[in-house]
Amino acid sequence: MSKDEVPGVGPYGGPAGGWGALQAVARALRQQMGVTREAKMLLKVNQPAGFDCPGCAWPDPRSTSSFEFCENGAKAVSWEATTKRTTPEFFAHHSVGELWKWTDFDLENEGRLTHPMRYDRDSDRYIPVSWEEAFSRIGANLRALPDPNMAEFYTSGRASNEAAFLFQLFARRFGTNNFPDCSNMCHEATSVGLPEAIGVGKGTVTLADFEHCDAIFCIGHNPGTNHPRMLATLREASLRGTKIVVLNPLHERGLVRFTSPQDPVEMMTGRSTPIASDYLQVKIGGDVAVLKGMMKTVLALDRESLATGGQGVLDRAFIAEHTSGLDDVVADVDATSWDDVEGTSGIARAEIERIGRLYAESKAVIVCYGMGITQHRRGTANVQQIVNLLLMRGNMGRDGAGICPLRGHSNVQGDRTVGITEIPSPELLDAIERVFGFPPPREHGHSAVAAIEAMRDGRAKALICLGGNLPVAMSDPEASFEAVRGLDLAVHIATKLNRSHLLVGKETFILPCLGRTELDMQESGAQSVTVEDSMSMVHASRGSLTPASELLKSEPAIIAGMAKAALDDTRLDWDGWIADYDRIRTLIEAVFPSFERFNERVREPGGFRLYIPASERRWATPGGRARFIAHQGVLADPRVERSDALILATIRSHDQYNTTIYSYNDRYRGITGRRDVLFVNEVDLAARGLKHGDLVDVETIEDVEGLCGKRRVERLTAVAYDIAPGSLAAYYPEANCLVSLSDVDPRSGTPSYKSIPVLLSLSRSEGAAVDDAHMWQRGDVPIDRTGAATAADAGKPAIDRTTPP
Ligand SMILES: Nc1nc2c(c(=O)[nH]1)N[C@H]1C(S)=C(S)[C@@H](COP(=O)(O)OP(=O)(O)OC[C@H]3O[C@@H](n4cnc5c(=O)[nH]c(N)nc54)[C@H](O)[C@@H]3O)O[C@H]1N2
Ligand SMILES: Nc1nc2c(c(=O)[nH]1)N[C@H]1C(S)=C(S)[C@@H](COP(=O)(O)OP(=O)(O)OC[C@H]3O[C@@H](n4cnc5c(=O)[nH]c(N)nc54)[C@H](O)[C@@H]3O)O[C@H]1N2
Ligand SMILES: [Mo]
Repeated sequence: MSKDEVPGVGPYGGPAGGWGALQAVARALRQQMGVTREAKMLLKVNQPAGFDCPGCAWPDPRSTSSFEFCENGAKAVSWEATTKRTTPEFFAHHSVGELWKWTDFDLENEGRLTHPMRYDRDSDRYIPVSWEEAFSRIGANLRALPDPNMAEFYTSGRASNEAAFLFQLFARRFGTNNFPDCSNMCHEATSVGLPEAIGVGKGTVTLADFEHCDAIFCIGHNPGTNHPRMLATLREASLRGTKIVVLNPLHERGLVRFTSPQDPVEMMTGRSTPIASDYLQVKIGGDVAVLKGMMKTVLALDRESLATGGQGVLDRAFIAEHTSGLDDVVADVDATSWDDVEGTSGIARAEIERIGRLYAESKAVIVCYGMGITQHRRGTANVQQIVNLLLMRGNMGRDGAGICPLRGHSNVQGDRTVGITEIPSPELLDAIERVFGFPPPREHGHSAVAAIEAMRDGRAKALICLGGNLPVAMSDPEASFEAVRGLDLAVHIATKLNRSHLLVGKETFILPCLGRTELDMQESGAQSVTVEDSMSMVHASRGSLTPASELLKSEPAIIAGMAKAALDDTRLDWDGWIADYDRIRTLIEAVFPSFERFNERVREPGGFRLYIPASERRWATPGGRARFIAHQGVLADPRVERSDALILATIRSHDQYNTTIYSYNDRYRGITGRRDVLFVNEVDLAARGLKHGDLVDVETIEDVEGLCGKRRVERLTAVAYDIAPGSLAAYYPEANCLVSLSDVDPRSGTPSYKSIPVLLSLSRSEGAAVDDAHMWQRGDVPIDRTGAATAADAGKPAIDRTTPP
C-alpha cells in the first residue's frame, strides 16, 4: 500500500505555522464558540485580554498576560470559553455506564460543567447537589477517615498560585503531605536532578538570553505543538544566525521550518524560516550517548589546544571557582567508547563531533529540553548530563547561556513554588507553622505513582483533585482505574467532564469551577490570580468573560468551602481570604520570602522574576558549588539494549492538550481523523515483513528488572515515518496501557513514558477493541470532527477496523 492509500494518513510537506495555523484557529473558535462577541475578542491578536493563556508555560515577550496569537493557545482558550454546556439534563439522560463508552473527545466536547454534581449509585447517574450539601458531605467523609494520610490531594498544573497555596494549606492542616501532582509525571527528573547539580530545580535563563546566545540545543521537545510561541523566539534566533541543533527521533515539522503568522511577508509569499541548522535523529534513549560524544569532542579539542600552546577549550576559571566533580566526569567520558556512543545513539561519530565542535566554538549556549529527556528510567541522570556539558564551558549564569527545561502546564512551576510537594523542606514546614500557628505533618507524602499504589492497595480512601485527569494520565490504566473506583470519596474540581469522573467510588462529586478566561467576582470585587511561567516570571491573570454558569465557583472558593467543612480551626480565615485574593498573596509572601512585596510587584506591568540563584552563579548546593555528576554508561534507559526490541515513546498530537483531545488530527505528522496509529521507520517494518498500513500488535517485553510484565495493544495501523530506526511512537494517553506502574526513574519517580521496549508483529486479532479500559483510544468512528476533509470526503473508503487492509 502506498502512503496515500492508508485512510487518514498522508504526507505533510509544509512548514509549521502559516495559513494552516490560522485556519485551525478559526475552526476551533467557530466550533467551540460560534461567532460570538467573545470569539471575536479572542481573535484580536496581541490585544491584552488580561488572562494568562492556559496553554503552555512559555513566557510572553512582554511578560504580560495578553493573549498572544498562537494556534494551540487559541485551541486551549476556545476549548475553555466554549458555548457548549454539560448540564444536569445531560447527566439525567446518560448513565455513567453509558458515558464510559464515550471517547475522551466526546466527553469533553459536551462543554463546560454547570452544576455541582453527586454520583447516585441507584440510578448510576450524576445528580445535582447544592454546594452546601457537597461541602458538608465531603467534609464528613474526610473527617471519617481513620488517618489523614488516607487522603490524596492531587494538583494539575493549571491551578493558580492562590488556589494551589490554599490547597496545600488545607491538606497540611488536615494532616498530610500527600501531594501527588502532574509534575510527578512530567519534570520531576528536573526537580530532582537540577537541585543536586546547580542548587535550584528550575531553568536558569530568561527570554532575553535567547537574544544573546550563539547556539541553542533543543533536546526531546516538540515546540511546534507544545510550546508554539517558542517558535517565534527560535525563528528570531535563526534569522540572527544563531545555530539551532535538534536532537529528536522524529523529524518534527516545527523544528524544521516555520512560517510566522505574525509576519505578513512570510504569509503572503509562502516563505518560511528554517529553524534547525542541524537535526540529529537520535534513537529513543540515545541522548546521553550523544551528550557524552559531545563531551568527548570538547575534551579532545581542549587537549589539542593545550598541546599546541593554546588556552584550552574548558572554562577553567569558571570550573575552578564555581564547580566540583569534573575529574569523575572526565574519567567517565574518557572510558566511554565511540562504538558505544554510535551504537546507542544511532548517530555517526562525525556528526556528533560536528555538533560537539559547534558547542565548543560557541561563546554562549542554551540547552532546552522536554519530556524526551525526563520520561525515562534514567531521567534524572539525563538531566544531569546536560548540566555536565554546560558546566564544561561555563554556560551557566551568564548572558545568553544556561539550561531551559520547557515546563508543561501553564502554572505547574508556580504550584511547586507555593508548596505543592510531597517532600516539603523543613524550612517550608517551619514557615507554615510560624504563619498559621499549627504544626504541619513532617512525614513525607505520596507522589502520583505512590498515591495510585496507595489507593489500589486500600491504604488511601479519599482523592481530592484540583483539576486534571490523574488516572487517565497515569501509567497502567488497569491499576489506576481500579484504584480510583475503590475509593470512599472522590472529588473532582473541574471545568469539563472527563474519564476520571466516571471512575466512581462510594461518594463521588464533580465540582465545576471558573476557568482562566472568566470573571472571578468576590466580595471585594473582581479578582486576579497569579501564575509563574517556565522562566520564573510571576504575573497576574484576570479573566473577563461571563462565567459558563452562575453556579460556578472559583478554585480558591471551592477549596475554602471544603476546608471549612473538614477542619475545625477558627484561626484560619477562609472567608476573609476568598473575599480578597490580595490577602492570600500576603500569606504566600509571609511563607515564602522570595515573594516579598508580592501584591505591589505583581501589579507592575510584566510582574517580576523570582530569584534563581544559579542565574547569578550562586549555587544553593550543600558544598556551595555547581556539581559535575558522573553517571556511568550511555543508555538513557537500561532496557534499550535488548537488540530484538524496538523502543516506543508516547507523544502528543498537534490537536490535544494532554488527556484533552481537541480533534483526531495531527496535522504536522500528516494524520487526519484518527489516533490509532504507530509511527515506525520503514527499515524496521521491512525487517519484520511488515508494510505501511498494516494492522499491527505491540507487546511489551519482560525487562531486565522484571518490572514491565506483558502488556499488549492490538490493531494499530503502522505508519512508515521519518523516525530513527529502532524507535516507535504512539499517542498518549492511549498507549499508557503499555507502561507499568512500577516503570519509573527510581531517582525521581517519573514514569518512563518515553522508553517502552516492545515487540512488533502483524495483528493476529480479529476483534475491534481490546477491552473497555482502552476502547476510547481507537475512536470508534473515523470521522474528522474538526471539519477538515475526511477520508470519505476525499473519495477514500472509510476505515473498516474489522478487516485488515
Ligand atoms: N498543545 C499542547 N501544549 C502542551 C501540551 C499538550 O499536550 N498540548 N502539554 C503540556 C505539558 S504538560 C508538557 S509536559 C509539555 C510537553 O511538551 P514536549 O516535551 O514537547 O512533549 P511530548 O509531545 O511528550 O514530546 C516530546 C518530544 O520528545 C521526542 N522524544 C521522544 N523520546 C525521545 C528521546 O528519547 N530523546 C529525544 N531527544 N527526544 C525524544 C518526541 O519525538 C517529541 O518530539 O507541553 C505542554 N504544552
Ligand atoms: N504516556 C504518557 N503519559 C503521560 C505523559 C506522556 O507524555 N506520556 N505526560 C505526562 C505529563 S507531562 C503530564 S503534565 C500529565 C498530565 O496530567 P493532568 O494534568 O492530570 O491531565 P490534563 O489532561 O492536563 O487534565 C485535563 C483536565 O483538566 C481539567 N481542567 C482544565 N482546565 C481546568 C481549570 O482551569 N481548572 C480545573 N480545576 N480543571 C481544569 C479538565 O476537566 C480536563 O479534563 O500526564 C502525564 N502522562
Ligand atoms: Mo507535563
